[in-house]
Amino acid sequence: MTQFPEISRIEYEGPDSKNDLAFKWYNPDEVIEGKSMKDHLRFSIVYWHTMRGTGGDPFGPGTAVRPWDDGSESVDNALKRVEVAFEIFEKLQAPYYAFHDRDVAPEGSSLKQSHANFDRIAESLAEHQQKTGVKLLWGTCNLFSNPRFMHGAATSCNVDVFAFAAAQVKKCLEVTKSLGGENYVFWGGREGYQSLYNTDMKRELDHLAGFFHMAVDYAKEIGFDGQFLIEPKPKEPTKHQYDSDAAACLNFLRAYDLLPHFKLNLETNHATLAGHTMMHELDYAGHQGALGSIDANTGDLLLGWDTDQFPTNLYDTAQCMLMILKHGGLGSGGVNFDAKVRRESFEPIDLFHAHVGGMDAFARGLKIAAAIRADGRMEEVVKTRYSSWDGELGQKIEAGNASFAELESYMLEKGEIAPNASGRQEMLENIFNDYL
Ligand code: XUL
Ligand code: CO
Repeated sequence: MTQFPEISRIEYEGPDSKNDLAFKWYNPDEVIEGKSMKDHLRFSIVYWHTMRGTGGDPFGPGTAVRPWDDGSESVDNALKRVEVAFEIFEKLQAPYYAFHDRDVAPEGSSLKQSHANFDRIAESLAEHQQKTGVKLLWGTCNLFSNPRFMHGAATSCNVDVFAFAAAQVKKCLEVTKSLGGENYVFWGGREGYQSLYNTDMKRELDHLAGFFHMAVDYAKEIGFDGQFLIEPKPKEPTKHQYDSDAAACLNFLRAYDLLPHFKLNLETNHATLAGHTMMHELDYAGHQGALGSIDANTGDLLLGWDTDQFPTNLYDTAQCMLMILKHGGLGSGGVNFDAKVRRESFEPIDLFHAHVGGMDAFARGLKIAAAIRADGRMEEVVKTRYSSWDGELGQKIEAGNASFAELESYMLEKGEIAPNASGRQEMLENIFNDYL
């Protein structure tokens, strides 16, 4: 049974199309830099916003009209949602989806009941994956909504909460594996603090590391070979989230011998909350070999909160794709729309408009980035800018074979530096605009 009889599969019609429900830029089989758009972008739809978002905000309840959803936390209702979800995924030609355990299956009155509910829904997810060919990009656990997680999960001051979270992740790893999930994400929902007056930060970080080591061990034990990803975010819900940005995550992973087991899932709105651009986060993770996947969305710089809007800004998507191409692609990751329609966009069809727009913005960003790379002028400027380092002295320093004493005698003899050259920022911004 179809929930959207009036919407047929979204197809590529090209930039001149006036059809609101067609792709103007996302042409899945079009080859760019030797790879199809579909394989570059690996689009994914999130269950939590698309199937569970209500449009509620701190000032009022949900507005979303979802005729298929009776609003109950029943297994039957959850099963109904699965059907509708896969119709949406298929019609949007999204090859992947992502979920939290509690988005797809209702939490029961006991952990045992919750596990059973999750198993029942997983069966249906497996059937629908089989039938439609849509695959699971990643699974994750909701370790932040239930009041038991008020002090965090793996960083809670209450050891029982740590154990409960471990049991939930264990189960979710099993389900993610059974559904062929290609990654598993840890977003530190409430892993952080509101006040250092009541917080033993060192102890909490030690616990978090221990938790991740157990997850690595359990994945090995059950043969889950998906990629583990940490999703940085600096604040919200806590004042300070431990996984605050790419650099903080990588330092934590390195300090606790976890680096070989994790990459990062970078989210645009989280980057900007951290006071970075997404480009910065992608480049930082990329040069550390830790670029795993992206949560594609955008914030609103005037609101300054995690508004999770659909990405439509071509500068942002082109910049993202420039960095993703530079660092060799997303591997087993994807472009995952961790984005929600606005409270005012309450009709089901808005879910389609939103994703079509996001997919087109990323497809166009990919094309722009590839054209900039093919042109080569921007890269050339960067190469020239550092060319002094290609000489004998620069090479010696870069190889780690120079000393302060040697550099002092070099400079004493030379007397003054070779003249600096312009950074050409405006020229580079103009070149970028040539391709927009
Ligand atoms: C929260 C967020 C999460 C993660 C998954 O800001 O981005 O939805 O992506 O837990
Ligand atoms: Co996210």
